[in-house]
Amino acid sequence: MSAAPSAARALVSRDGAVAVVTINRPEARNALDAETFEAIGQAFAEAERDAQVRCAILIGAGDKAFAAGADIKAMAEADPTGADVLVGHAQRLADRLEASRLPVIAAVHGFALGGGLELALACDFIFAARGAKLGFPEVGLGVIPGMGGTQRLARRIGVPRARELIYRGALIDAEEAVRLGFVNAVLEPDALLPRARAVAAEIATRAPLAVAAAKQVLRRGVDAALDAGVSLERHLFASLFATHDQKEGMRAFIEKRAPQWTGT
Ligand code: CO8
Repeated sequence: MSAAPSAARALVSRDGAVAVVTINRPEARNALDAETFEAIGQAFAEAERDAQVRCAILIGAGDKAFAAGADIKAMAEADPTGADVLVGHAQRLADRLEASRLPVIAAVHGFALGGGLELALACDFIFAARGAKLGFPEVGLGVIPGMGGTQRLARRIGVPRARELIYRGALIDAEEAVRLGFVNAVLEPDALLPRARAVAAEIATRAPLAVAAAKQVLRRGVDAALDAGVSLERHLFASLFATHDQKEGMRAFIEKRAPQWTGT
């Protein structure tokens, strides 16, 4: 395992084909200020540049929080123009995770609130530790989620349930988040990272271009009309037949051997 700080506020390490990006501001419950947003983006860029990396996990440092939201102290006195700049940075990071070539698993423990939850929702899926608290407290601060959280939550769990969570500003536990449908599984705290690593490692054994195509169609297709989504699926399915890995995967099945992916 190699570990190298890409910036103080976020760390990236690699174990085989799996990169772990850590939000690293535990003394502030990993609250997200401009420097932290920037550092997380850089950490992902580093992971994406590494051709060996096929899947990523996003976690928070310390035992208290994944991330307790955007840094309230840093934005409290902002005017609308300043807030627009801040939220622009934040949204770009969420969009970047969603569009990453890497599938990203959010492994959430402790608090995942406001912008912290929005970051998790921009990942491909979320595992949560028992005891985690998730929610959007923004309306209790006089604002609303601003990193795409209203839209991503509503798309995952439906508008009425998203309305309830956002209007109430209430925190819910991991079990409730699974029931609502935006967390995939609840794990014992000690099992959270091992399970995320195991699933990431499993994804990393699959044909990279096929996983990337699946990510793309699930991201873009589900927001489109059904026929447009199905048509994108057809296009991506057919285009994979131009790849080495499609030939390799199918030949390996026929020849009863393990496939050797080249990512081409
Ligand atoms: N911002 C700034 N500092 C924070 C934040 C935060 N979001 N959360 C915690 N901290 C700091 C505390 O101020 C405290 O600092 P200090 O030691 O200097 O007093 C330290 O972290 C530890 O916090 P607590 O003592 O409060 O720790 P507890 O374990 O008692 O409580 C909680 C943990 C429940 C997470 C509590 O800290 C809390 O409620 N935090 C705020 C949660 C919140 O409201 N989040 C939403 C923020 S708004 C948002 O995310 C909008 C996103 C919009 C898009 C992005 C635009 C940039």
